[in-house]
Amino acid sequence: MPENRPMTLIEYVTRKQQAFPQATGAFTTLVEGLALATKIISREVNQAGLGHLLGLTGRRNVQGEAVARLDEFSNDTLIRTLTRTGVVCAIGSEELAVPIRLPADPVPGVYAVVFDPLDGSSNIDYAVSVGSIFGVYRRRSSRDQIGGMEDLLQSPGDLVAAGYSVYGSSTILVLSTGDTVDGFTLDPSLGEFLLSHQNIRVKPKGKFLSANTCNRGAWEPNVLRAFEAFEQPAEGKPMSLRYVGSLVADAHRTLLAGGMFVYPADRKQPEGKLRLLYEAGPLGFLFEKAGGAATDTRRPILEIVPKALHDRTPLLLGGTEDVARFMELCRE
Ligand code: FDP
Repeated sequence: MPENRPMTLIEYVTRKQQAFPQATGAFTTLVEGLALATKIISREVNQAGLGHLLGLTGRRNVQGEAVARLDEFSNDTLIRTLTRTGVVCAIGSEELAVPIRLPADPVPGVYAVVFDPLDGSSNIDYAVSVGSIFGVYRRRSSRDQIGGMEDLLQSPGDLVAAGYSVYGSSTILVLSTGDTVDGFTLDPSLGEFLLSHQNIRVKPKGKFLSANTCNRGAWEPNVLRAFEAFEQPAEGKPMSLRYVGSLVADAHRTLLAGGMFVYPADRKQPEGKLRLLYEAGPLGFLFEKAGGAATDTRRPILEIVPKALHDRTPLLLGGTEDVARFMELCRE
């Protein structure tokens, strides 16, 4: 019987790279590393309750947040796996105060990678979906030097690829290299990511709203007004609320099912809560490439230039019509 299975992630990336005669194979190697790290993290997340990996380490990260055991495991796994690929010059992680700078010897890495190793930390211990988010930049520093800040502090508009994985009822990895956005589901029996969601497109207008509405009392009045106009429109049906509290899971559902994810600035966090480099940037890139929109409620996420590695931002992700209308209501 002829084999009839979907393409694997690596077959898919290899085929895409063949369109670029100058491609060296470095990007495919990088994706292999990211996929391997994702599989290792997925396995541990699924068995965390058995392997003493639940709970906190007792340490706090650079942002003063309690570090969960699985945060630390995921961070170490991504760093080790990406370092071994030999194609990375610098790594920035939400869990690290300073970046990892990789030497140019024996071969200089050509990519800088930023990631949130395990997004949704407060949900880890309760078998709720969590995930990893990553962004890939082309190296900017000279190739005879050690990689560093210059390679990592780039605007999300300069990403060459971005993606995330969700460890949920299945493990799915979503990736874009700037043309299409595609999803690959892990087949645990093969240990392979197989193409399951080809060319994901965000609906211009959706019916779901995703936000921590308990914070609404601290939102700016114009944002609250815009949000309420969506919740209870003067005409048509009200929207439906979905909020997991793991950004990666909320963003994934919004990407596939439509609607808007809203995490605005508030009185406690005037700069916003979510991290530009590790969270908003890569997700913003994916939404834009899938025909949707990503803003900080004032300007596109892809136009923001980070000043520091751990910069935060308000975030609005969704379909183009919904996001444009929300921003218009904010300005009124
Ligand atoms: P968490 O606090 O669990 O780490 O960026 C972190 C994040 O989760 C996002 O994944 C999530 O969308 C958001 O924070 C949840 O924040 P709230 O608890 O304020 O809703």
